[in-house]
Amino acid sequence: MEQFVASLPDEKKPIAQQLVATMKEMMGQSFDFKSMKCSEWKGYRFIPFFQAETARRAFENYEFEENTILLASYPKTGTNWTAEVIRQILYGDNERFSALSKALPPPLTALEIWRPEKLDLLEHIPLPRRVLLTHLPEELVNYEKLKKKNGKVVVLVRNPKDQAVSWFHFTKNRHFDGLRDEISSDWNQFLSDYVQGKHPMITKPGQWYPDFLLGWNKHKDEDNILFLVFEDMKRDPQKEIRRLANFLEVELNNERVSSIAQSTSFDSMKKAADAGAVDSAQVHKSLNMMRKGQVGSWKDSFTVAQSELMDSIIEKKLGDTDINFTYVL
Ligand code: PPS
Repeated sequence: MEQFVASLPDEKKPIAQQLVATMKEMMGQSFDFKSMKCSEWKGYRFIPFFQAETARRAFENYEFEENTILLASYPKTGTNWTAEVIRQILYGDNERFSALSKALPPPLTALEIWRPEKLDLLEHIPLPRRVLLTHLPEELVNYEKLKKKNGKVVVLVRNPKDQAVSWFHFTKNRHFDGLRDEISSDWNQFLSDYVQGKHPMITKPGQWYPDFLLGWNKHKDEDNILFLVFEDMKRDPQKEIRRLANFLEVELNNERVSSIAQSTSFDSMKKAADAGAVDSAQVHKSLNMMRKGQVGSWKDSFTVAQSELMDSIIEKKLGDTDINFTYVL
């Protein structure tokens, strides 16, 4: 992360240093999430650490740079995996850009994380193409502005049963202790609340992951949107890497496709995170981001009744769309 700070103009260094310091606190034990409160914008509740004011500033004031790539994902659907694939597609063949892109503090590029002032840093990152991340619903992203700058959006899809189990294990983390009334650490309670839309995950009351997909699905036939499916990436990573590179208009030879597939496999990424190989890997390790990386492990947690309940809720929400999910490979 120091390499990122060093790459910025002097007047931007102090705010970047504060961002890096927050990241380091998070990796240790000293960061006090309990003191952080939910915020709200346009009826959407933002879970602490995501900040409504930052999202609002991003919508109203941030000017996307030409050819920006936005990775739009609901939590636990493969964000960090896909971000790493995109990073390697864009910068894997350039040592300097590769090193710098690895050194970016993870929340820097998310439209809704940390303080709004961090948005002023984005244009100064000395990389040729901006890759931004967001868990925001479509309504809270200034998509028209992005399109005018030839921006592209990659939307992630993962089956909601594996997503729910992943979200459950993630929220058992101490960082969520202040939210136990809303996000239970008991699986049965957790799941019941989740599918009723009671978790404040940048959602309105009653909403959860299918609602996020519904929002972005409005644009599904547009040329600048790609829906990428977690299970397809597991089944045939090389095919999906080619599809993604093609969408991003980057040419990759077979050797690079195969090397990206190998180095972004779950085992390789977990090994890198465990070894703390790059700064962001340490963050992933401290938050246990690399848990199982499988398709179908929801079967170890869901009862038959819970699975059927989720199916029926999803049918009600998405039955009129062509969105469907792969629950086993
Ligand atoms: S977050 O916190 O919202 O940013 O989490 P996110 O990165 O979206 O999703 C975390 C899940 O993705 C799995 N993961 C992977 N799966 C396969 N291959 C690779 N390389 C990979 N990297 C991360 C991660 O293990 C989480 O899923 P679960 O089911 O919990 O293991």
